[in-house]
Amino acid sequence: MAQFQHGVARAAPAPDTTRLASGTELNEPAMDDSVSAPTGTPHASHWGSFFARWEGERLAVTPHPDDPAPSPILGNFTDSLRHKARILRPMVRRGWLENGPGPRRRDFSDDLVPVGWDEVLDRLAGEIRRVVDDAGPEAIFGGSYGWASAGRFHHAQSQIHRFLNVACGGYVRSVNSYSAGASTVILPHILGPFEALSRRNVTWDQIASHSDIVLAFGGLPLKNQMIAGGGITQHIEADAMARAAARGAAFWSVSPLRDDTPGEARPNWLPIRPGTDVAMMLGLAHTLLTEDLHDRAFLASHCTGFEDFAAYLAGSTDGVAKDADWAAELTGIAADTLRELARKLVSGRSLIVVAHALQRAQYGEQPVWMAAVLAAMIGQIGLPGGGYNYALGTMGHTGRRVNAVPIPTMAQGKNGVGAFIPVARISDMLLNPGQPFAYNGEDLSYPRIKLVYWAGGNPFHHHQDLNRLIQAFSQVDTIICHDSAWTPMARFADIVLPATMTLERDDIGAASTDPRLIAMRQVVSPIGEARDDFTIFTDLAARLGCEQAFTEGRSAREWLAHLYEPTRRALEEQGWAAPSFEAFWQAGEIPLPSAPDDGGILRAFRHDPAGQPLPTPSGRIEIVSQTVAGFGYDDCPGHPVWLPATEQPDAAAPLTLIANQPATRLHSQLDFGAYSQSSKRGGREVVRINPQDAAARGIVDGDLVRLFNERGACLASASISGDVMPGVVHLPTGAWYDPQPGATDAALCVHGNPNVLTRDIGTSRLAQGSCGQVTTIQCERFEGIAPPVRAHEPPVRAGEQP
Ligand code: PGD
Repeated sequence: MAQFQHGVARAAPAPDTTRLASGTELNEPAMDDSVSAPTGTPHASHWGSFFARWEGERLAVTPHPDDPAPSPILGNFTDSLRHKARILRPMVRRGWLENGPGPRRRDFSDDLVPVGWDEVLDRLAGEIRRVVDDAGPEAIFGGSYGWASAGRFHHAQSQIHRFLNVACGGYVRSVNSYSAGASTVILPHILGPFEALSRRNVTWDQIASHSDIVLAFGGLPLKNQMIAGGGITQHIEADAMARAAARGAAFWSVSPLRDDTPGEARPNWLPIRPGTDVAMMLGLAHTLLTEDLHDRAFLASHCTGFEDFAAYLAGSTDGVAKDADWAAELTGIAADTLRELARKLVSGRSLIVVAHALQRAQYGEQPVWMAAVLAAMIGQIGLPGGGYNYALGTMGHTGRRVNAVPIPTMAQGKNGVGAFIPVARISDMLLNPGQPFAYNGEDLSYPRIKLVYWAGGNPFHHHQDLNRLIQAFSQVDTIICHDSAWTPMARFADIVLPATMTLERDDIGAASTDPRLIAMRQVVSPIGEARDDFTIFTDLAARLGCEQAFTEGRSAREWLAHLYEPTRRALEEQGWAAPSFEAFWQAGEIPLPSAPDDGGILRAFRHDPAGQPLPTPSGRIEIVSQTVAGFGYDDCPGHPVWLPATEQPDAAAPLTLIANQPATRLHSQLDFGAYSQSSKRGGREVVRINPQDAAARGIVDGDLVRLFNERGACLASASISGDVMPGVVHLPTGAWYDPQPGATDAALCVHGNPNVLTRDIGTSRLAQGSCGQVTTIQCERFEGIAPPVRAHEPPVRAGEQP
């Protein structure tokens, strides 16, 4: 068996698919004689299924034999289980222990004191009771955003939400995501639900067979497609792109970064100034309009408002024609290239896709909407391999067939608190209690929060403007965090509870787009005193008098069997093999049937617009939305418009930083793992910079550089690369925030976390999504002695860990 990167062994792939008359398909496991049987315990992660074997202090990891292109991120498991970054026992901030709860400036180097489980749970239960008695459950922020781990039962968000609902009567929740904050809100106004548009739409098989042109705004990066929340057994995207390209399909990758679309697609790279994609789309649309290439019949039969939008495009409403020359000035892409591309788009089957990245920026609603309008003008929405698929290629959930049976899901109970925030507005909420804010046509106000409870997320990774976040967290009485490792959020919390990693417990791995249900069997016993989130919440519920309501009398193992049952029953009802829970558990996995590759709501609507209308107010594609226009937001008016971001490069911050998803880990998870570490230099993150910009600053490859703006600063190691367009630097997210010791305000992050630099504003009053993707900065060589990176050191004095 061949070994590849970081100790991850590889077994031979051999997918086998059985087609059935109904159009549903069953993907049978491929463990035949030609495949060396994987050794080890079956398990799953957001980045792939695998078999694990404990070998001394290391884990031997073999990818699932059906996976044609396993993710190297599996290499982060090999040395993480017993890493010094693991939290071994409950710890409490000394200041909180001695002075009690209350607003305070917290520091990452504050003393933490080990406290036994019984005492910490007693104190925590007392604090929860105090807050609920004094201020009600609306003083608890349980939004607790985060990806946590695969596993449907020990799913940290489900567990914490269920606990807060049962024990406290509810909590202030967060809505939408850092991934898709703007698109989740705009899409239902103009086309339909986010899930339907992104997940059950154009598949990779359709692209391989039908598409002639794929115009990808933000590219189609494989690093993002490696990931699917809940699990993924087969990484199929590179192969599909290669098959399409071999058939002659042309991929156009519009991005400031060359490598945002993989070589398999043989992409044409169109480097674009960050944040100007809407101008490019308008320029393309203008050419279609003026050369009479737009599909008048489709616009008349399936859309509303084209005439008003066309007047804006032509410049009748504002005196600015959005033609190719206008777009060229803004985007940096030649006008002739734009005109040629527009003509190509109507010469064959063309598909437009927009990455999440574009909408993770100020006015992020606009590229999502404008891409739909461009596709409507081309007139191919709903055709196989054509039209518009928002977010195709941004994750391993897209471009696939969805399952025909439900996957196990943990019920979260009923939240008695109505107050919520759009997820990325957390600092605004904590800094402005009681103040009004606008969201999707509603006038709301921020609740007054006293207690913040987090499990399965890392706000010091995912939130923007971390110095502002530190100020915001200073306002609350108590911060609680469950995590398996000493992330910056764990270091910053008042009460830190050690959670198990998935490898230390039994669970079920599943995603609605993956044709396998995986028995995630325990590989090794928990480290130190770590406990499952379920066990922690059960013990807390007991102290709060609601254990029975929380557990419903089931043990963890009984919950797994309980959650499995709806899937088994649906399999049985549809006539598939439906093994008992014990049989599934022994087998290690079962195949799940997939729904037909039917193009979803867009295909149905195309064929029968009157009988199968879209779930929009008009039942059509809303090029003009009267609903959105009625909100009166000048930052998101009634049809897509060009709105330049209010922060532009200037003398103080002349470069644009792209802070996107990392290639060597999922978000900030297992940043200390071997594969993540292998991408760092001297333990620090690597920032890519164009040769011109490097030369202008006297920076050479391998130099330590300081990235800074008015919000903060971080260090990183410079890599000089022509794959980054001039004027742009690229520093992915995920390095654990590591403030220079001793600094008080706006500390330098010595590790390379770009969220010290990013801007904490909402995309617009419509969606209030995160704007973490692009920000303006300056970059210079770092002179002097760089402080060491201590991000993965436990924050306790030697000898205090058990
Ligand atoms: P993760 O690193 O996945 O980041 O933000 P998110 O907070 O989800 O954090 C998950 C945490 O859960 C880890 O600390 C892990 O150790 C912990 N964990 C894992 N399993 C368990 C468990 O069983 N129990 C408990 N208690 N803890 C567990 C991701 C977010 O970042 C997202 S989704 C996006 S799309 C955004 N992307 C960007 C971006 O592109 N650019 C910027 N600038 N910022 C972003 N932030 C966002």
